[in-house]
Amino acid sequence: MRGQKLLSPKLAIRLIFLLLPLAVWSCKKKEVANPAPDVTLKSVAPFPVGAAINPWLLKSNFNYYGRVATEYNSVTTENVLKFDFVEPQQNQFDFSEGDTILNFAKARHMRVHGHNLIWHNALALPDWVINFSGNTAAWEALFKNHIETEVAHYKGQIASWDVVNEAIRDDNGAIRNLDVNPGDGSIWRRNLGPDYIARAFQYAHEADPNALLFYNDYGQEWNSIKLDSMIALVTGLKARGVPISGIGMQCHIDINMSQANFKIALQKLAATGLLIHISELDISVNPGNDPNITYNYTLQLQQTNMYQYVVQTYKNTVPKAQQYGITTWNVGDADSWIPGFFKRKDWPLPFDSLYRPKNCYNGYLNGLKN
Ligand code: 9MR
Repeated sequence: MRGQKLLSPKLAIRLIFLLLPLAVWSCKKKEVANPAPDVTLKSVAPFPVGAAINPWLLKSNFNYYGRVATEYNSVTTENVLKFDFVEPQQNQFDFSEGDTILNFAKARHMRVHGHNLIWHNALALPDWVINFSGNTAAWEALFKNHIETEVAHYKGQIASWDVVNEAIRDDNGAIRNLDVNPGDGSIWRRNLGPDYIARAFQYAHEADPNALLFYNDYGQEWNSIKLDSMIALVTGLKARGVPISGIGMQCHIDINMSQANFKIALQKLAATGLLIHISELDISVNPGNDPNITYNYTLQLQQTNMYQYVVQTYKNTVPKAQQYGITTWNVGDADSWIPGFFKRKDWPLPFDSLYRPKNCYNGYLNGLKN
């Protein structure tokens, strides 16, 4: 009886009309609900997460394109901003493929990290530099012109640069100069003198005062001599007022990496007060080059645990204000540099060759969450 009084037929009809759209909407919502949780690396990461990418795959592989767009909020230019791509002939600059990456990233509000301005490695130097025979002033002019032109082209658009890459020797921590092994020395140090590193940062800073500038190198987690000399280099630069903002720890590691050494390296690097970028992460499962290896359960588990360890330790060891982010070197196993370079089977990345998440992707995710 009471109910009848409270809800007159008129009111009931009104209520039905009012509530009907809500009921339809909630049924529809259930129909289209995706049973898979809507989680991506960037959705859980407390710092930027990225990958080194290549413009031809962006243009030709839909799975690659989609994966990069979905998972990451930062990208590094793997090869197309290296010296040989950008200035293949003296003073003839080609930014076409760098621009492809930039435009892709811009449209998605992703951060772009430019890799790299100065590297000794002949794989990334054009012949005209390798064969250049000018005097010191001519060397300085080509060095300065290259850095300034490249940084100026992307002024205000590329957030950060690896200004100098891999300048330190593995064997004794000295700045590369003469060749130890053929090709191991630095054409830059030989022709420009020991202070070329400071000047590279200076020239880059003058071309874009707002860009963050990094020294990038490998081996921090296995070579304490190199680690200490890298720290001496960057702290020395900082003390002199050279505009350096951060250090790139490449982290081309494998499933057997010493976790204790990795943590010590991160602590020492963070103590410089500079930004710390894990800049080229990949985790090899076949460091011993076993030709008969299969990507079995044990290897996948070890790799998953190592991804989780690295990401979690970075997150919990590096002070928040210094966390520039984590970047993997490539996206999926099919585009990894490792199988080609070492001529071996390997599966070092969080995505498989069709760009589907692998088990170690969950390690990466768990590391971000814990
Ligand atoms: O992945 C890059 C590969 O495709 C290039 O052939 C090579 C030479 O330019 O460089 C590779 O990237 C390297 C990066 O520039 C610096 N750190 C080590 C990376 C793997 O060799």
